[in-house]
Amino acid sequence: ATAFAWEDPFLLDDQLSADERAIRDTARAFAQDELLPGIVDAYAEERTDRSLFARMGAVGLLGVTLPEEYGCADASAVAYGLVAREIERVDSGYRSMMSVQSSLVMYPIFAYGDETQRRRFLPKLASGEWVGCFGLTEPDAGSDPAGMRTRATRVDGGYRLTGTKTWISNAPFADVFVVWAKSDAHGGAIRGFVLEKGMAGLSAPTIAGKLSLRASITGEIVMEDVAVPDGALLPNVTGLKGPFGCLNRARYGISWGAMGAAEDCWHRARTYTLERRQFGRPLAQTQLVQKKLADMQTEIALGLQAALRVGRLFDEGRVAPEMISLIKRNNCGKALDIARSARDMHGGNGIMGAYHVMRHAQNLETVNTYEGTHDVHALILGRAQTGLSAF
Ligand code: TGC
Ligand code: FAD
Repeated sequence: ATAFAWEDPFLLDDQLSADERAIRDTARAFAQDELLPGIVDAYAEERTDRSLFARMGAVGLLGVTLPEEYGCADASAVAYGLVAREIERVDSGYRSMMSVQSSLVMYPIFAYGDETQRRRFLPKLASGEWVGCFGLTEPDAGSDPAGMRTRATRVDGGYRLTGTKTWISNAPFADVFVVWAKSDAHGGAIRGFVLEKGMAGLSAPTIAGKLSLRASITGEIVMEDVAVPDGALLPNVTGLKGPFGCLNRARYGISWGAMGAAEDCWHRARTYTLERRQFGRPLAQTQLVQKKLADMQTEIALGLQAALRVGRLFDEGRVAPEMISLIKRNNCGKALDIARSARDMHGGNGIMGAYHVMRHAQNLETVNTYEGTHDVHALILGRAQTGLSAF
């Protein structure tokens, strides 16, 4: 009989290619050696280190699925998921920085841009020299992005953009802004534009004081009659399917990432309860604690296996958005439950930064909300099985 590997119950490792394992190992070493040592202080001080982009770029962790000719790794969707899992094992905010750059900025420039845009932006985004952000959400349009107010008006030689985006990861120090707007010149259809730092009328104030995702900077994008040339329009997509094509990729990566955070919480809860003794025995020798550990192990094993399956379908070109909603919703919800339970199992120590679990729980509140809330993904799945839209 095969021996049971408690930390990898379904032998996920066996299901990866050699290339995927190599990228996973690079991401794990980077996350543990370069991200973990500073995270407790960075989180406490609400500080985002911009140089992390260049450091991620240097080891090839940005835009991993895109072609080599733009400085990327041409790796599988599964490899991208494994990178997200390793980075989020340290902090969801760091994974956010990577996801936005890879799936929400580099991907749309690659998929919807022309060759001039690809050559101008992708290599510098891949190396992390430039930082990108993605502006879809607005103060009055969150779950319902079709309600956006940002407008692009046709002017001589280009467009003029007016509007405000909010809750935008990376925005305050971004060089490149992928922004979605209703374009008068295209019958009011939603179009994507690539804006650059320094354009007149463009600013990106920080949203300070978050109690979640504190190591990832968030801001607004304020556009006051920003004049952009024709070459700023992403020519190859029209309508909400533009931003959603990017979100499909980011949401898929988050389903792996959330499991990374959950694994960290599970492993820490196991170690802590093995070492901590009360009533003359390790806490891990109590039935309630063992049940909690078994529940964590079960949900993580199922969640990772599901993410792997969807990743394989992605690579085969057979993924449906509803599959992504299912794993984004379930893996984020389960990760949040696991982090809260791990916090509880650490007793008083669980509220301390040095024990990491409460930070994961706080972060996962955001992860459960952004990229489509837990309930919005339920409505997507509900619509797909009833044919009735309940939005
Ligand atoms: P609906 O009628 O469903 O669709 C409108 C058009 O869009 C197409 N579409 C998709 N295409 C590709 N992939 C998908 N997943 C798609 N979903 C929809 C659809 O085919 C249609 O195309 P067409 O050509 O027929 O017009 O649109 P709706 O207005 O009813 O949408 C409702 C709903 C709830 C599904 C949608 O609006 C939604 O998902 N809301 C959640 C918003 C959201 O996820 N925002 C994320 C902002 S970015 C972010 O959070 C980044 S955080 C990242 C980080 O820091 O890590
Ligand atoms: P709302 O849409 O107002 O939702 C509030 C509540 O109502 C939720 O519980 C929701 O599930 C529920 N609800 C909404 N509609 C319905 C309905 N029809 N039926 C039942 N319940 C409903 N956006 C970007 O564009 N780019 C980014 O980089 C980005 N980064 C982010 C970083 C952080 C830290 C955070 C917190 C958010 C970020 N977002 C970003 C925005 C994020 O995608 C939105 O917060 C999210 O889509 C939810 O929108 P909302 O906050 O306006 O909430």
